[in-house]
Amino acid sequence: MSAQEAIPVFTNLTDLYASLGTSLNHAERWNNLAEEFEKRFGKQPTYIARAPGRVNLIGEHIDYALFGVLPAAIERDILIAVAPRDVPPSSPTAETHHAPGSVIAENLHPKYTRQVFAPAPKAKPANVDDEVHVEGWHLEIPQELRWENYVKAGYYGVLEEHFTGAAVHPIPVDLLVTGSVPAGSGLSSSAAMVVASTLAFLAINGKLEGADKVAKGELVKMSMENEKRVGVNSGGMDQAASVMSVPSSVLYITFYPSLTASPTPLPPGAVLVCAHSLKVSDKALTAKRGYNLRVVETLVGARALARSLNIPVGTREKITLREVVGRLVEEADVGKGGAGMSADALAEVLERVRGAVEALKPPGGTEANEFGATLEEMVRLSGLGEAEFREVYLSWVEVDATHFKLYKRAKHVYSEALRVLQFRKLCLDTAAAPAAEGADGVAVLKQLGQLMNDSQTSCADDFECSCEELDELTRLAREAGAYGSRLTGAGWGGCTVSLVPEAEVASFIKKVSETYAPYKGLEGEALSEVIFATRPSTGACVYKFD
Ligand code: NG1
Repeated sequence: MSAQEAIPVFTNLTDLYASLGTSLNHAERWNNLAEEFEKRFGKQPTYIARAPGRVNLIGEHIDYALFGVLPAAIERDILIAVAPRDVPPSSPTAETHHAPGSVIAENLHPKYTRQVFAPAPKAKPANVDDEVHVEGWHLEIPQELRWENYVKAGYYGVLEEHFTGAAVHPIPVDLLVTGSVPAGSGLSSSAAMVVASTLAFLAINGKLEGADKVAKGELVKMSMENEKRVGVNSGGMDQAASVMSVPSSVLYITFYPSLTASPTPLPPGAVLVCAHSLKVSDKALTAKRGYNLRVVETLVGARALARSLNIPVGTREKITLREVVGRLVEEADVGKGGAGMSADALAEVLERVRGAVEALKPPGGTEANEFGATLEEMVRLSGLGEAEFREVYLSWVEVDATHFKLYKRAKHVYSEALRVLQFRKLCLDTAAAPAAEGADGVAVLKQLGQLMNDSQTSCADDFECSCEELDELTRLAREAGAYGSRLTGAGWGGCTVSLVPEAEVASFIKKVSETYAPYKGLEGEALSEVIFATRPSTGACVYKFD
């Protein structure tokens, strides 16, 4: 599927609902949002932008090392209704809600209050031609997990991308947000918020139609950049899944040498069940010791590995673990926009490179100290001077650690990248030659499940992104009959995903709900909020009202 494809803009509700390809009753939510918008703002919305959350089947913490991953969009999503606001010409622009490009943002959830904000252009003084040039924008985005910050992050990206140069101001807008992706759960509510916000501001400013309309690949890139503004160095998997998914398939997303997304059908006979551990994982708040630290560890590990393999790396270059294997085999034409090596060739190199990762164990490192390298050891392994090292690897991100586990992180990344390729190959081979009903089909599902279980072990032991609750929940899921079960998303809390025999979903959910202690006392809707089966859904889109 091409990143050049247009973002779907529907003008007919029947087509829109059909495109979602899921069993949920979307109509009720869309209607309710439009009606509520009209009540609050006295006019119907011009657009509703939709962006789904995602579940990652396999391929954790390898997107920012530029390895392919296998997520699917889920049925739950974020919707943002938006319309231009008429500001009478005589209105005092000093008041925020009358300023050019100002936003009044509300959330359907009663616990969130109305937010009003306006971006300020950084403009050059008028030149001789009296033409003002906007050089960029000020819009304060506190690095806190608050819904309006994600809205602002999406807006800021649209301003920087489409409203610099000759001063054409964005229009003032009213917007209303609603969402059904549980926050802090590893189902990418944050990416869904940022994609939906970016999309809403693009739509209302006319950037989804006409010759220069924004394509899917561009929306993914903008949303990735936009999410970084809320403080997380995101790898791109969530935004790509939210934008590019298609119903009934998982998406094989690659980032290197370019962004591609290929639908991969899951073998019949199993469904996905997401279960929340009920431990909230606050990724932005724990980034220094969690997510961002892992980004630094994997990048420094890549440089140290390249050095031990005599692979040239530019002084300021932040080579990734994927690029190291590419350079090792002199991957053809990548620098010239070539397609890169095939999945089979990549799997072969990954097998070969496993042993080389041993070079990342610092001298004196032991099993007992988990082969952690101190800052000095890490600088030495990188081959850079300390000042240069700090500049390249530590100046753009805050981390908090005394030891950096380059060896264990790289070991996880390479083994996980290989599991993704094995998982995909099993799916593709099964689709090409469907097994007769019965034993063979189950055998494939069991192999897929085993890969998911191995991924969980690697996440827990080598990448250390699991936690007690996730370990326990995945164990109970296997006992309850799942073929495989693992954490999904960044980890340290949030959700698990299990591959469950289709005929046993109800009994599986019952068993897990009876055995996982934090679910005690939950029933009905409260229970289905935390453990639910889902089908792969379709990616982001926009509905345009008449
Ligand atoms: P979630 O679960 O949404 O926090 C994060 C990253 C992904 C990926 C996974 C780990 C963001 C927005 N998303 O996902 O890109 O790296 O962790 O596989 O940072």
